[in-house]
Amino acid sequence: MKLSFSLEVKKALEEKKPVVALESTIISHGMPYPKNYQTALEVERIVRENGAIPATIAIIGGTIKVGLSQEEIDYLAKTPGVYKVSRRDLPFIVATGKDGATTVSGTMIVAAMAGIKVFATGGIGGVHIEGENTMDISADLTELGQTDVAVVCAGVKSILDIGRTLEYLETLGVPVITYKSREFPAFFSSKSGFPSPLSTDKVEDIANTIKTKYTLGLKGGVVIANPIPEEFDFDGEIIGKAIRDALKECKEKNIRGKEVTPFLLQKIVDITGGKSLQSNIALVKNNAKLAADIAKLL
Ligand code: PSU
Ligand code: MN
Repeated sequence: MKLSFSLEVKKALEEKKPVVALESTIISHGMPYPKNYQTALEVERIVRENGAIPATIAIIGGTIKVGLSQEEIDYLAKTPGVYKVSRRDLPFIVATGKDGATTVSGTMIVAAMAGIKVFATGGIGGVHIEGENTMDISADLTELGQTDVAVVCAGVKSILDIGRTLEYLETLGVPVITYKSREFPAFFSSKSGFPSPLSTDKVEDIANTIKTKYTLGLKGGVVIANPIPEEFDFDGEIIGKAIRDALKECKEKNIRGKEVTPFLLQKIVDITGGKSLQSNIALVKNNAKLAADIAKLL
């Protein structure tokens, strides 16, 4: 099974230049068109401006792509029915020649195959609220337990059970390092109420932890939590209410499985009138910059 590299990414990997992987579920299922398309291009631009090469990952017509053209990003951004692909879905989508947008889990797998060590996204999946009954725990967590890629995110949205998500990551042996804060961030808000398991103000500490983890032969990923920039930090009350309403509707409509996260993300955008989308875009860009800085040190 071959990966299909863009010329830019192929060259960067051959020359051992820093490369940052980017996911595509955020494009196909995380934001509305055309903001998703514009954001994906902006994020790529930020990675380049900070001295690394972006590699957006997706499956198009069954081909696993590492590095997409502008046309391919536009296609994923506006085509309905692109599959959301985590570890479970990957072989089927490739085998049947379908289009797939990779989640954090799917993107980590492909990044590791391609030899890319750092990946930037918005938020990772986690243990859902009432997950102790539904067993809805994102495949992102088990992926982090086994695949050697460092994921830069803005923490975990409070659509999820943040405490249980941190517990699960501990069980799986995944280092969780928050950059420039002692508190683990909650995506729209820099505060979650949970202390971060690990914290540092130095990018060097993050890069050295990643290197040391693999030198020691410890399998799996690293979560780097990068709090949302202060000027976009969302009012906890407004976002809290939006999330509670979204969760209520999700339950009433009996939405389940892989549909839950995209449903909640869309609802929050609807309820906050697009204001949350602005914050979402800002934090993804912020993560792209930190990821590029880490990639340069590896
Ligand atoms: N959380 C967000 N934005 C996202 C996602 C999660 O704030 O776009 C996406 C990511 O692709 C993540 C996936 O990997 O949702 C997790 O989905 P699930 O909860 O079904 O595992
Ligand atoms: Mn799930």
